[in-house]
Amino acid sequence: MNKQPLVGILMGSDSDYDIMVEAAKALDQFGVPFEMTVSSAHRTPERTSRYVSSAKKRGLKVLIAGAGAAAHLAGVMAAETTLPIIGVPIDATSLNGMDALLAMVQMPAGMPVATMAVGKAGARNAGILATQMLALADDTLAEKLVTFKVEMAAGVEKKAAALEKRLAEDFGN
Ligand code: RP5
Repeated sequence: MNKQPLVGILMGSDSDYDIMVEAAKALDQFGVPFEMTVSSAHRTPERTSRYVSSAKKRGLKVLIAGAGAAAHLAGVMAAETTLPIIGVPIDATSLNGMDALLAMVQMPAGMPVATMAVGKAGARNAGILATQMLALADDTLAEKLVTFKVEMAAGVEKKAAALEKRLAEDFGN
């Protein structure tokens, strides 16, 4: 991607990639330039600090953080910037993502992290939410989001019609 990235996606480990790629796909779908890398709140605190504290002057507008286990990445990022932070809890341990969800969502007053659902749906929504934030100052993006919602609704209508047809075939009603 050659254009100036507007969204920065950080993940705590490369093992988070299969989930976090959903955020990248959503941004790509709307044509939002992004960058993506690995940095851990615990294993590489200095790298994380460097990335986040330089994000605004490098032109990034929104940051997305994906992490599992004792997921402090999003909160640590929120401490270093006034850019909005969207957090994606990842199911990486025997606690099935509940650990990451609680670590991310229970931020103290004054330190917001917009926490998404656990896993792939959350990562996809993080990409869409970042797009919605950018669309506040970008009419073209705002129009793309309207089309997206219209198409999604049309998809549901289509599924409902198919399901109702099947019901009629299977049960005669
Ligand atoms: C977290 O620990 C990462 O975000 C990842 O979800 C989890 C496990 O990391 P690895 O041990 O797979 O590197 O920091």
